Amino acid sequence: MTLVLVLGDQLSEQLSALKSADKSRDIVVMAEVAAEATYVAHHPKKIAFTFSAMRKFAANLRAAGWTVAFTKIDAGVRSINAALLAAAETYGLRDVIATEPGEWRLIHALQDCPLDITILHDDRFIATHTEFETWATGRKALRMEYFYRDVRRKTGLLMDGDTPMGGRWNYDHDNRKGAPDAVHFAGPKRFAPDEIVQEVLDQVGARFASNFGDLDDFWFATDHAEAKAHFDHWLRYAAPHFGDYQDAMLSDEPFMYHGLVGLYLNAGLLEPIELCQAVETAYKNGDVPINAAEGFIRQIIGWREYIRGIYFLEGADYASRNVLQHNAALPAVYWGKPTRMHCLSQAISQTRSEAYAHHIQRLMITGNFALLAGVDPEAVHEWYLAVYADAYAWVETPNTIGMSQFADGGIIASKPYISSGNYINKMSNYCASCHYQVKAKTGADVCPFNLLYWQFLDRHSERFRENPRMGHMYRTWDRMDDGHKSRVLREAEALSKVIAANGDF
Ligand code: FAD
Ligand code: DLZ
Ligand code: SF4
Repeated sequence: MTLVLVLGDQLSEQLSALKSADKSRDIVVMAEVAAEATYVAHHPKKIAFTFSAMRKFAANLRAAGWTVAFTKIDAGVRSINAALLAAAETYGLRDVIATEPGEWRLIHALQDCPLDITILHDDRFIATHTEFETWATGRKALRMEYFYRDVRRKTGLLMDGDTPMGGRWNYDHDNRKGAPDAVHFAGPKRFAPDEIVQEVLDQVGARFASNFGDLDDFWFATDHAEAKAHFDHWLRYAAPHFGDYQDAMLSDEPFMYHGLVGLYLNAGLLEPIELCQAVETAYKNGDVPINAAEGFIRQIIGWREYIRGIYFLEGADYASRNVLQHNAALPAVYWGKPTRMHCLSQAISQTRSEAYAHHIQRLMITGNFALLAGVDPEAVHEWYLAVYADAYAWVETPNTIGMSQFADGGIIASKPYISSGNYINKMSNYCASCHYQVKAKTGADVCPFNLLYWQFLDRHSERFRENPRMGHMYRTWDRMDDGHKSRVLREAEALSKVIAANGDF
């Protein structure tokens, strides 16, 4: 007889710990605990989603014949270890089976637990840690594209024998259309809170109301069946446009044609391979074009798997890397202080209301701004981990520390993801509604991105000047006359002081 730990992001009947246990004798332990609910100040919608999905998963396990020891947040249990120890005492057991948690913090905590814990691989992922290490060994650069091709071969997804369907591995080039005039998709499928969700909403509202984020209008799916209905709706109505407008942004269109599947995949409500197979079938039936199908599948079997590989390869200190030695505080606008920068305001206000922003908003609006403003990457990492419903350390940390903030020195990205306002203007309609002038280069109304971009390049010239992908940026900077350059730097310096003092900008 053994205890079987199921964490809040392990809500899958295919979980290795459950598969290795016997429902006629073993006891499943699930616990809503203070330590997990407060390691960062999670968005209230993320907490409500997690607790609701945990409660429904436990109910389904019971219906399937399992005995589940479930602790609700009101019971005041502090940590996962405390919940395990309490269950161990109640049932007179010492052995625990767990599936590896997606965070070093919790892995280390389980290692410190005085019970006899066996930790199994999380086989919801395609690549094991060993496979990723083998792939990474001896490579000069760990570029996602080559890893992705191996996973395509391994899974057979979008493959014709040994060759990629459609003739190319990657259709990213076709997936960079600027903003359309309008979005022809009514938005994700919404689920009205039932009794279980309503009870959770009341409890989360009472305990976590001071966290950044709105709890009202909660509409997330909270079990497998709802998450599947959400995905089917997206596949039918939005997936055909996913590729074309993957990088586009429009005012007051928080979701565009994105899948909003990250939260369901990461919590265990949806299985990655099943989604990819459904998209592949839609492509074969002529319902979804190749650039959309390949783009979506690459995000899941390429980026998602690769990012997880990096998290476990790089080790527990990854979150505190800071090669650019950035140490500014996270500006108060990230916690909702109003800003005249329309792009930033849009990305942060939808984050507050929906616990969601899509990839380009995370990378090229909030991430780009934090990087250019020289914010301490660990503070940026804690923000992303807190505010998004899909945020867990294994996926958020490499995306923030590596891809977005270049704090790992280039393990993930071959150059920093920075841009002036020009890129944002090309990919969105934000600038048309902004207080600032995206075309201005200096002056009272100049777009802040235009100043901070050149300041960043100047500040880090020694590190990046010889980077082959950045040479053109430095050549443009070098061609500007000295008077103009010093004016840009002077204005950028003044703006940086306003940002650091949490003044108005
Ligand atoms: P879609 O655009 O519909 O894409 C489908 C799926 O592909 C996503 O749900 C996700 O599972 C996967 N995917 C796409 N890009 C990535 C990526 N770079 N890394 C891993 N998986 C990817 N993703 C998270 O799941 N959790 C996070 O905490 C997270 N933090 C991020 C922080 C930063 C700074 C950046 C730049 C990106 C982050 N991402 C994170 C990746 C990506 O932005 C989200 O996966 C995506 O926006 C989720 O929205 P969606 O489900 O609508 O995705
Ligand atoms: C995100 C989250 C929250 C808010 N609360 C709980 C909880 O009370 N109990 C639990 O088992 N899991 C929770 N989670 C998910 C965990 O934080 C997640 O399992 C770890 O971060 C590892 O990825
Ligand atoms: Fe953002 Fe600059 Fe455009 Fe304003 S002008 S929306 S600050 S990029």
